[in-house]
Amino acid sequence: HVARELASQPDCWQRAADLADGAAGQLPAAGERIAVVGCGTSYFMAQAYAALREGSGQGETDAFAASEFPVGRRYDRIVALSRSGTTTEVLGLLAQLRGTTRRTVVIGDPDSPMATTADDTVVLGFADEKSVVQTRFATTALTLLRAQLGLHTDAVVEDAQVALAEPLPAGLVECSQFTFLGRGWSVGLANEAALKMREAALAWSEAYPAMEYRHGPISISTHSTATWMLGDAPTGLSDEVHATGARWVAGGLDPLAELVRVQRLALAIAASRGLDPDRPRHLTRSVIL
Ligand code: F1P
Repeated sequence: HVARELASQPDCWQRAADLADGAAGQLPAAGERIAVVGCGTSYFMAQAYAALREGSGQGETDAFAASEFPVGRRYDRIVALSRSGTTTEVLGLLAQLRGTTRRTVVIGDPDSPMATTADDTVVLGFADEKSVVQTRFATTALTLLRAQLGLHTDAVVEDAQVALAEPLPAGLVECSQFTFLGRGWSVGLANEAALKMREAALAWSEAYPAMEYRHGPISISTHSTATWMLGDAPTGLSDEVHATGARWVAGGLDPLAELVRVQRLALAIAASRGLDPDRPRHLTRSVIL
């Protein structure tokens, strides 16, 4: 499933972008103070969205893992992201905040419990997935939110097509450790890239804000490390990484399209290790306590 689902991302992103104007009434208005929550992949998309929204001057935006939401804090609106609409921490939080603040959920399944617990729902049924390992639902939800902020362009969809068509950088499958770096909104994408490598390929992967990598984590870098920058790199960082003997990977694509390349790498590594990415170890499609 996951190979087919990840290949459909350009189409799904286009559909989400087309939907953004129509969904504007359910999504935060400029000036609202909001929090975005989710678990796992959905949390990392929340991080990316929060940085995009705050950075575009459309309102204070915090991202939290749903389990770590500071319940005493007041927001105009809570936006929850969840493919399944059943994840315990998100559902529990939406229920707990009932009546205190406006709650919006972006979900894959309109019949899920979250749909009835939230005040507003945006259903991206066309991007829902069969797989355990999330790819297109998460990136499509982020594309919808990005488009609603006025930050999506056709070039992003074209970059995703390039990310699917171009060969992966040679030699990466042999690396023993993968570090993903981001800046601003791509920090969340770097976290998601590292999670894909763990979930689909059982690969040792880490993620950091790019400049933070210099403050300790670089000490584990070796000639068998691949360090992959999502988005523009801070000046000088690639030289520091090269000096450790590690592979430096940086593409000119939109960071969300770079994530598609990482998803492909995760599947390639899974194949090289004899793993079935549709049966990831110790994972279920939705984590319910
Ligand atoms: C969240 C999630 C996924 C993860 C795994 C377990 O699901 O943590 O990100 O890949 O499948 O569930 P959801 O709330 O978005 O449905």
